[in-house]
Amino acid sequence: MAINYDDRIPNNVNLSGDKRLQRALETWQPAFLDWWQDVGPEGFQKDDVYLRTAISTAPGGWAHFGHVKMPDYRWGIFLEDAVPDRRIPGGDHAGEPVWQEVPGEYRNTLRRIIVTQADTEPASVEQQRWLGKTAPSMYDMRNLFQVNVEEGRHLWAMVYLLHAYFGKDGRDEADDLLARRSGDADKPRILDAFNQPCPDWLTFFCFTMFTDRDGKYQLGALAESGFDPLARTCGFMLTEEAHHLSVGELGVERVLRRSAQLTKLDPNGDARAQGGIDLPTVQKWISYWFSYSLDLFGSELSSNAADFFGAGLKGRWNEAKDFTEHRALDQYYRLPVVKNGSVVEDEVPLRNAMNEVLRQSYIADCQRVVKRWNAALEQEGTDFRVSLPSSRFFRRQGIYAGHDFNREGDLIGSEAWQRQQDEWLPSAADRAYVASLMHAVTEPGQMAHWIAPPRKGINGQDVAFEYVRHA
Ligand code: BYC
Ligand code: FE
Ligand code: FE
Repeated sequence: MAINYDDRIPNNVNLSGDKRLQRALETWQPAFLDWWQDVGPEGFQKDDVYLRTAISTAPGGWAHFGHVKMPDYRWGIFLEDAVPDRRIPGGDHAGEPVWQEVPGEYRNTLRRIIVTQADTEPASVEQQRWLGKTAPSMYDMRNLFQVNVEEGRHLWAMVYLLHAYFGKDGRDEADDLLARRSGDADKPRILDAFNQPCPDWLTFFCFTMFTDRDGKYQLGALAESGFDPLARTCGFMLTEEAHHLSVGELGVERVLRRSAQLTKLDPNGDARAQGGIDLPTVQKWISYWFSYSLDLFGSELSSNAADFFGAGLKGRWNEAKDFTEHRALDQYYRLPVVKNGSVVEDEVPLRNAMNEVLRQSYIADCQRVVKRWNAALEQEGTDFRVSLPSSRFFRRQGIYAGHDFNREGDLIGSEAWQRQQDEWLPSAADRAYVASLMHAVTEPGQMAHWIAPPRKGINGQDVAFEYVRHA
């Protein structure tokens, strides 16, 4: 259905056909805008930003580009078109017609999944709130704000589901989504990574590379849901997500290129002496955010995950397309586990390993990007290569949490961990150094010294285009 921009809340769900729902969402709208003003991008609410807006949910031509003030962005509710005669892709109900209403027996579980997904969206906006003030270029600043407004829209996408399908409980949850705050001691966001500070742009690029990519895989799993409104909502969110991931991938690549160039330039091979970020430091940021994002998949062994899959609420990545056996019963998964102080392989029921199955799809995707980064480093004429640590390294959720592993995934004692963690992860001194490089560059086309320029601008514009006009 075409997007209706005449309504106060743009939508393609015929919102004006359901006055009660429309009124409820119009009541939530000012609260959302207050939240955006309170904890959204600090200091740039009056500026004109070159943003894309969805005009259709059809593949391809969905975007319109133009300068808008962020608070005037048309946040709305956009679902992918329904697939006629769609069937539940996986689990106990595989092959049955999808649900258009919430099945009573799964109501609480489904609400919890939607609330968890929803909670990450405003959390990321809060985490990135201060970054506009130190943007390495106007091009980067624009990308930050594009990501921010779209995460705001993802919140709208989930709040629509809560309001439309979960009655009073759903409305209460929607209110709570604006009450929690990233990093707050009393009302933190739900998942760990979304309470971590994002104080510098290397973090922003790693976050959009690794943490937004968890979003890609979780949304992919929910796009395989038997609850059709959720599947269609996540389908369209995935098309927006692609840009966030490219901001992260290309951002890290530009830092790597510049670091390699400055390393070569310096007589002692010291990029820091040239005012850049040295390659080992970039590696530490990569390791940190990769590991934190692995935690977002939940435990390797999870009865929740088995229930979600069995109920048909979540699928595997490309469940309908890539698998032929959709029940995953009487099948086993080989998983390295810690037993009596060493790592051994165990066979576990496949359904209980669904978090790990999704995590492995994610890791393969990250590896593809790492290969491209290393190709860029090779092009820059350096021998340095970046890599992903073992998925057991530095975990705080799941079966490896509470044990100390090195980057290769071997068990080491806590003493060895204490001694070596600063070689593997950002130290306080590394963080202070990277923070010291963060200064706003506001001349269009100019770049901060520590990052290479992008190859091309946005929507066919020059890199030197005036992406943000200050009021
Ligand atoms: N931090 O069986 P377990 C995105 C909790 S990102 C804190 O291991 P389960 C985005 C868990 O809740 C995508 N707590 O895990 C990206 C449970 O608590 P309760 C977000 C955690 O339930 C960037 C307990 O530990 N979407 O869109 O199988 C920018 C044991 O649970 C964590 C989703 O997450 C953690 N990391 O799976 C903007 C999809 N991990 O119930 C946006 C919806 C686990 O005992 N969420 N716990 O109190 C889910 O499907 C599941 O909640 C999870 C966890 C996959 C996250
Ligand atoms: Fe999102
Ligand atoms: Fe995102």
